[in-house]
Amino acid sequence: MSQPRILQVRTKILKANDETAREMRRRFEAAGVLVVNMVSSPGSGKTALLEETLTRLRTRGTSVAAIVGDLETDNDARRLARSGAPVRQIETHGLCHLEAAMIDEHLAGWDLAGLEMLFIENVGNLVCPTSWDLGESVRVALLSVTEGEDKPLKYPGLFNTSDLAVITKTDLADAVGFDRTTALANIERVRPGMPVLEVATRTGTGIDAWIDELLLRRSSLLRRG
Ligand SMILES: Nc1nc2c(ncn2[C@@H]2O[C@H](COP(=O)(O)OP(=O)(O)OP(=O)(O)O)[C@@H](O)[C@H]2O)c(=O)[nH]1
Ligand SMILES: [Mg+2]
Repeated sequence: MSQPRILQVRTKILKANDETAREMRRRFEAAGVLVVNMVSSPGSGKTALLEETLTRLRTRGTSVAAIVGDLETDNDARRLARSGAPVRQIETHGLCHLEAAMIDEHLAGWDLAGLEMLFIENVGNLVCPTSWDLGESVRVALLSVTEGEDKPLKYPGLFNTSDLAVITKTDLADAVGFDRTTALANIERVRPGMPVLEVATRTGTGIDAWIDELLLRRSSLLRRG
């Protein structure tokens, strides 16, 4: 049976996005740029973690940049720019995800060969971004302790398309009665074997391990290339 018209259009749009993303991934890999796509619900701590990440990586001499998507405002770009890294904001004006072509357009003028890592902060949403490949090397699903341990089960699409999970705001775990064992089991059930890091940007807990993971992944990318 043939697909309804609306599904045909969606399939065609996603296919075009996949082609753009594939071409971008080739360019990123050829230039040795590790691209990290950070996805989570609104307010789970993406920008806070990213500002700290950009600051720390720059301090150790790693060349980094970021592109951040939101429906409205350039608040996040302004926060991230405090790190000193080049940052560009995409305002989607209603669209609940970023697309490969938007990233491509916002790369204009940046010398990929001079870049070691590019971070993409996706629009805060647990559903829409999952179908849109951005040419990333690593998709990171963030889950804050305040959201509830069942989110990986309710939103499997994000977790089972990700390469790494990061539990954020662990400084608040006791205050909100976060059940760590259940959260880890739920992630494992949806994406068996996916590594999970735990961080509290507010206190610095777990940030060293996160930075080490990024550096390791960049080294593997270079070895593969
Ligand atoms: N206690 C605590 N609060 C945090 C932590 N990380 C972020 N926050 C707070 O959580 C709120 C949301 O953080 P953001 O970094 O803006 O979250 P976001 O995921 O970028 O949000 P959107 O871009 O709107 O999707 C802010 O008030 C942060 O200060 C943390 O580790 N601990
Ligand atoms: Mg943000």
